[in-house]
Amino acid sequence: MTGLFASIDGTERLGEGIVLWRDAIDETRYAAAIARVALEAPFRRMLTPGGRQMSVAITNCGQLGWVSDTHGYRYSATDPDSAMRWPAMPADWLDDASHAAFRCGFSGFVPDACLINRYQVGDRMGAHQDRNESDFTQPVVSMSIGLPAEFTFHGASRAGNVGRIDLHSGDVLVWGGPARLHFHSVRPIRAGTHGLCGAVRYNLTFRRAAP
Ligand code: MD3
Ligand code: FE
Repeated sequence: MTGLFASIDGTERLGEGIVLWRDAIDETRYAAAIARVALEAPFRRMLTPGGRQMSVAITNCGQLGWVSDTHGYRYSATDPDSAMRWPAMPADWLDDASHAAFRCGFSGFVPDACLINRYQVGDRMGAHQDRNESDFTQPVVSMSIGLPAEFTFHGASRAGNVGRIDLHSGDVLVWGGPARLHFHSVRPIRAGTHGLCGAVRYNLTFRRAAP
């Protein structure tokens, strides 16, 4: 699974277009900055297009934020709860995300959106694709902070099951290329306590939403 290059630079290739970089970010700095974003744009549970409330609570920072309601999934320049622009993406987050993408094989990544998911114990995310962005040649960069999570990669179809992986606080996962539109899901978060975040897991996904 990992070649010589992988063992030298600390990244692992999990599949075509899927690269894991373990323990890549400073979780303490991220946890503090997430709290600052949430003061401006609090976490909230959005409605799915089907009218159900998602278990995961979300907020965003950056030029665009991912939103969901009974009209569908889309990106919005404003927070629907406040009608204000989303908080700015911290400059070091943008640098880290762009650097992680580069290190994992995707050069020139400049995210304009950062979706922040907050999971409590038992929260899960069903199999889905990330396809509300306009340019699928751009990868997505995911960062995990707090309690661990178990991921399933389904591949090109929702019913597939091509791999599983545990993500821990500080891990960065980058996917693009042939994996960009692959289905993925998060299993229910197991009970536990993380030194920094308590009984919570945060996941940041950096995306290029606008062309
Ligand atoms: C795609 N969030 O917000 S991406 C999302 O942990 C979302 O909250 C996940 O999916 C979370 O849309 C992090 C995880 C992921 C992992 C592996 C993949 C996405 C993948 C492999 C192929 C394609
Ligand atoms: Fe996703």
